[in-house]
Amino acid sequence: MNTEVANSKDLYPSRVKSQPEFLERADPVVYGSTEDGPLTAGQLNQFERYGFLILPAFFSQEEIDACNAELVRLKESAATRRRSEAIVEPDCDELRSLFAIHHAEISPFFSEVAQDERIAGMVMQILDSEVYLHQSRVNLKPGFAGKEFYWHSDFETWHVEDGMPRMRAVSCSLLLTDNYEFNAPLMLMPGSHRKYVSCVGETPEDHYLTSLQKQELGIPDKDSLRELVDEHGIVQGEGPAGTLVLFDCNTMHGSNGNITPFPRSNLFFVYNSVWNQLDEPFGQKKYRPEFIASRKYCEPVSQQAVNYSFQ
Ligand code: 6CS
Ligand code: FE
Repeated sequence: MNTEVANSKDLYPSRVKSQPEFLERADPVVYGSTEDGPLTAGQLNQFERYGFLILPAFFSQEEIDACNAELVRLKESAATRRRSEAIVEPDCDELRSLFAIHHAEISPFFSEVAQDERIAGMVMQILDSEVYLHQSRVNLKPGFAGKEFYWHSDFETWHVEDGMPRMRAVSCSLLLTDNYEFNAPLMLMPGSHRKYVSCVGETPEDHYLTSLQKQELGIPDKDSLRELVDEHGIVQGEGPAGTLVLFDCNTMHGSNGNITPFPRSNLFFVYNSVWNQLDEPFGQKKYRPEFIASRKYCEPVSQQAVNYSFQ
């Protein structure tokens, strides 16, 4: 058991008990108000109620084309493929994810997108705080080869494996290809962010080496998932390329494998409040690498925000 490192301040224990459990969320969902940023009262209410917000046509076609050109460059770079930030699919060598794209060393281009002030403005409004990039990646979901992401709450992993203390982080998924019912879009359970599923199982050493290819721990049991779906249903994060999906760190989500010829790529940026920086991991002693969970490089986005433009 991992109980020897269980922290007394742990509001969201997971992977410590032999039975799964639902815990009530102890943190707000929306910290700010309409005065704090661009989102309307209706949009804030929707985020608060459902735990996500889908914003179609957030990026222009020209911006998306530029992102896709950068993605092709990274995919074809042998040097990039050799990096530990590059995760391949479990049973072939197709690129599944590339992490830490907000670092100029990996992608000068995506590092600017990560600082986009249109995104930062909304996220800072929701969290009523300055924010920094906790994690970033591009998920490729290649045609025929992209495997599923099983149901999970991101926060569960970030809390147990990285020591993120509270629920005060927002994820942004920017769709680089059209996402529709066939090519395995993101699925979300609206309203699931209000409960925390305390999961069962002991985290193995260096879990990230396998979990980033196929997560089998830190995922809820079938009964808890059935209960969540009965209560909340499932919504697909569909939309044309350029759509932005904002979701709360504890919203239950996942996606199927992609057996169509059409890739389903997206950029994924996680913004965490500067007041919620990582502590000692609640379920393990060892830190995960910086490229998965920022501990050292936590400069607030607002200090460097760029108005990302191609004009
Ligand atoms: O490990 C992480 O930080 C992220 N990756 C997976 C597969 N699940 C949890 C979280 O979204
Ligand atoms: Fe996730």
